[in-house]
Amino acid sequence: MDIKDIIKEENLVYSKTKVLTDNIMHYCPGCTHGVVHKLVAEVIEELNIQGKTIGVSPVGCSVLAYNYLDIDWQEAAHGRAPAVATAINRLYPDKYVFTYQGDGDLASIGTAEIMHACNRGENIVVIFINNGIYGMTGGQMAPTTLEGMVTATTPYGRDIKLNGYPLKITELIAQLPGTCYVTRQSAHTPAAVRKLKKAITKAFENTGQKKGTSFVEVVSTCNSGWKLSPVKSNEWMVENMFPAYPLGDMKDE
Ligand SMILES: Cc1ncc(C[n+]2csc(CCOP(=O)(O)OP(=O)(O)O)c2C)c(N)n1
Ligand code: SF4
Repeated sequence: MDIKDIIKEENLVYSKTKVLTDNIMHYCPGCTHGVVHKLVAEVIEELNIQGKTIGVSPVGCSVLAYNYLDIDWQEAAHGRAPAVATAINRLYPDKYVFTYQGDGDLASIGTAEIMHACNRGENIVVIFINNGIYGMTGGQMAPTTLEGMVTATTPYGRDIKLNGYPLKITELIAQLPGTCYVTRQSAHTPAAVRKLKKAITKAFENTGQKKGTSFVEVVSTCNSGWKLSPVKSNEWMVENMFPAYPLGDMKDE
């Protein structure tokens, strides 16, 4: 038996969504960004909204997200993705507009933009990748860096007295009346990936129903920034990130 006997239409259990381009991703092996891109692409295909979806990409490692999903995109400056998404959504209210942002982008330089966009209840989806570090720029401390966590700028670990507390931005956002759906998920196991996909699907469906802002945090790894192997990163995340950033829905209205 050779490979042609195995790869037959009737034997296929999975095929890559066409929304994902064939470009090779620049992400480090083991990085969560690739998994989340794949899920967003699958959801867009399954909801049949490829021609109606506009992504807004951030600064950070996912700055090149527009190379990987075959939809319309607009790049936004540091932290400004929710403001740019606001403009796009108001110009094209029937499109599905989403931002894709890391924690350095969303929870630090873009804190004001995300708060006000969510408070206005802009009809957009926000995908928030929380890996507790600035991956792209060499792994400095982010607002979400845990107490005691070693980063390039906190070589002795994050010191609360010096650096303040980790910012639980998703808990803050859940309190804003403009948000209809706020959830925290992960992508470290097949079961978690399935739950995350459901959450992303619901977020895009909410946009179709013009319900307001849907916010999906994904607690993630940055194995390069954390200086751990992909497997160890997942273990470290479960042990350390999940207690500080517990998974589950915070709001579903
Ligand atoms: C203190 C500081 N402000 C602004 C920047 C500009 N900047 C470059 S990359 C980036 C975001 C990178 O991190 P993140 O959003 O956490 O995404 P990741 O690369 O981890 O996916 C920002 C804000 C910076 N490097 N340092
Ligand atoms: S530096 Fe971190 S966030 Fe960036 S691609 Fe590598 S693992 Fe992912």
